[in-house]
Amino acid sequence: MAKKKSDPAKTDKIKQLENYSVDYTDKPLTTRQGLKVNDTNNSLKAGVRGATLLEDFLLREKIHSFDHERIPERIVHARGSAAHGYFELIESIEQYSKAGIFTDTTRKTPVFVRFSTVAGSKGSTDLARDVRGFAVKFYTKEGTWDLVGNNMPIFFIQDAMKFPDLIHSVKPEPNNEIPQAASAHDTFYDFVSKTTETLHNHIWVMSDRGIPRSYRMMEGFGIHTFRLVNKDGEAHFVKFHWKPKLGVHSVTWDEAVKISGADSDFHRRDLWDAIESGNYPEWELGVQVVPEKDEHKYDFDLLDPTKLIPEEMVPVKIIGRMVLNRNPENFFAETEQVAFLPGNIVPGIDFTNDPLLQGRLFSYRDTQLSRLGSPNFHQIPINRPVADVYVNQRDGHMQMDVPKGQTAYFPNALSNGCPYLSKVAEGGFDSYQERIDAKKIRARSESFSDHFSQPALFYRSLAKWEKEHVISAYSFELGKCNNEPIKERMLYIIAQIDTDLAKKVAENLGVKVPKSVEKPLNQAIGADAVVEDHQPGKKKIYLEESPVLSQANTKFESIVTRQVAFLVADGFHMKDFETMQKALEKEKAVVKLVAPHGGSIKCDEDMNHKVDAAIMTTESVLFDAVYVPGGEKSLKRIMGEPKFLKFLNEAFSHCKAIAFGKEAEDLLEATAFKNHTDDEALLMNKKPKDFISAIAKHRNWNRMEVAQKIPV
Ligand code: HDD
Repeated sequence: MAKKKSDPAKTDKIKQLENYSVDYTDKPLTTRQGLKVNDTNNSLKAGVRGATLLEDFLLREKIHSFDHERIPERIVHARGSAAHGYFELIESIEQYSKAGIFTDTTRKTPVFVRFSTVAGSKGSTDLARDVRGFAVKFYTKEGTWDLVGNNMPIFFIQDAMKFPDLIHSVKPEPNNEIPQAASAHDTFYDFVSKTTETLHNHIWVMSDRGIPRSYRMMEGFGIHTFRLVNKDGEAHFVKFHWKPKLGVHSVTWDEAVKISGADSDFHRRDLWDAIESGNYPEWELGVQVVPEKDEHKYDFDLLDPTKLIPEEMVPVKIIGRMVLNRNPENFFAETEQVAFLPGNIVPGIDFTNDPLLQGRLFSYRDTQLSRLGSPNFHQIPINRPVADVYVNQRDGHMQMDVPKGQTAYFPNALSNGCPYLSKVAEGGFDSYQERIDAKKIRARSESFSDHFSQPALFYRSLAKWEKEHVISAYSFELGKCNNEPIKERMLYIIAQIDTDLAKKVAENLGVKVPKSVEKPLNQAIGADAVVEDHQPGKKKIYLEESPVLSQANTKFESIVTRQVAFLVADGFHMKDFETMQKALEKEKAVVKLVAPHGGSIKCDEDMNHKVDAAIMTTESVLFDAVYVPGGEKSLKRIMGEPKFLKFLNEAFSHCKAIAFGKEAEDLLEATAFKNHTDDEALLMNKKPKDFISAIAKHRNWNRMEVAQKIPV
């Protein structure tokens, strides 16, 4: 595929960043003072064999800088990848919000988006079973708005007070720092089994949503109920949704485990390559709007972040689209130093009293200080707003601006009252004036006590194959726990979601679902332990199913950027090859030649073809589909190499589309799936269009039962 760098059209943010970027092409090496350097290989010594002299300022500058290269990684979401792009409004929602980005359809608002895993360290694998962060920084004309969300519409806990407990339980255990980037261990399930509000987010993580195929194939959610405020000061509740153009797709757990070994940068590389090749990832922005008068209309509390509003109850209205069209120039300067703050909002958007959101408003600013080292972190190029900034805050480490004048306080007369205040009509921010008449109290609302209804709705809404994946995930995770009472407690609460689910997991674990556990379900056991006032009630059914929650109902239209391995050896059939390659590339799939060795190979028309990967350096889990062109000599060689057969068997076991060209009967006979040819995604000498439609379906899940029997 022709390599195309980032979109040449530059947003205001990119133009601003260019003022800070440094181009080293054709430039001499200098010190940090601009002194030209003529030797950076040898320290200054007394004689060629030493000793090194204290005078050596060049050595000191180089080593000193190196010694301080690292900053603390994020306490959560440490591993991430980001890209630049823009947001465009399709339809004004001025009836709900006065925010410029929600009223002006002519704007292209620059964005910087960082995707991440949560639990793992910076160097961990992309394919951990985990929530994915989906943080969007909108550089709007009225100031920066950060929508710091996840790829799941709900969160684990209801109150920020519990966040350190949640994270301490899922992170590696403190005595031995094991396991890395994995929730499958005792401390996490100790916490989850004593904190039933976690169950909804937890079952999402156990589903295929916890192991996405690509960052580009994930939904994003703002999670909290926010407020939109219009120019007349009227407010509506709102939930934000990102819907990916490519649909929502995942890998299987077996693939996730193997991808982690074969390419732990799988998601990072996928995002980078898609943008470099000009296939820019795209999402629609949708809103679910609820009038204030309907605040108490639902069976759940809108302020409870462990609940979603089913789309069948409040439809998602699509109002805009976001395109990511430019990779960062420098990972550290941009992706690592970007600082998201849920407290960054603009007029027209406001908070609600969701107690999780309220705690986040404090935490993020605080954490940037320890990560980035100074309250001036907003001056780092990636964090600079495109809106003008005039503040009375001064000084601090690394002040980059040079504020002019005599005053840095308000009110002042010496500077003519500047910087001056703006009236609301001129864009000055005023918080939504919500009436609150309440007692000061440390407690949880009873309306937050329903912990089972929505996990059950989610599970009911899944397709059969998705349910199977959830059963396997629970079995794997609990199977990794060593403490029997934790397993039993988990099984008891899973049974409150779905008895069949609990039974199947229990069978896999070789234990029984307990009929009861000690009461209360939540919080510490012990004579004078604090007990939550409200224990979870029995599940309610206010909606039988919500089809949008199932990935079976996502988009299956395109094969853009799908990676297709062509298994070839010398003598492959050029006509077969060319017809298929052209058809796939026309649909913007990525064809890669996998051969017995690197370098190049020859087709039956004696032409040389560049090999993309030697079979010993790659794995079928890195591809979406496999094609084997005809050609007797080539097929024979492939048949003789066990790794090629493993490649094919594995692709079959992961329910992927596989196509063979002419004369491949003997090769098929050598595979472990030779007896399963009545399969809609296993194509023998069929037209490219059949292969294309099989790839677009992502996987043939109807194959799952036989696929599980393939020994790989
Ligand atoms: Fe958080 C980072 C998402 C609750 C405290 N969070 C962070 C990031 C994402 C989220 C995507 C990475 C941002 C980036 O790419 O730099 N967090 C969420 C969502 C939550 C949530 C969707 C619930 C709805 N978080 C949450 C709570 C707290 C935090 C309740 C603390 C009380 N989160 C942090 C943090 C981080 C963070 C420690 C680590 C690095 C950072 O902020 O910049 O402050």
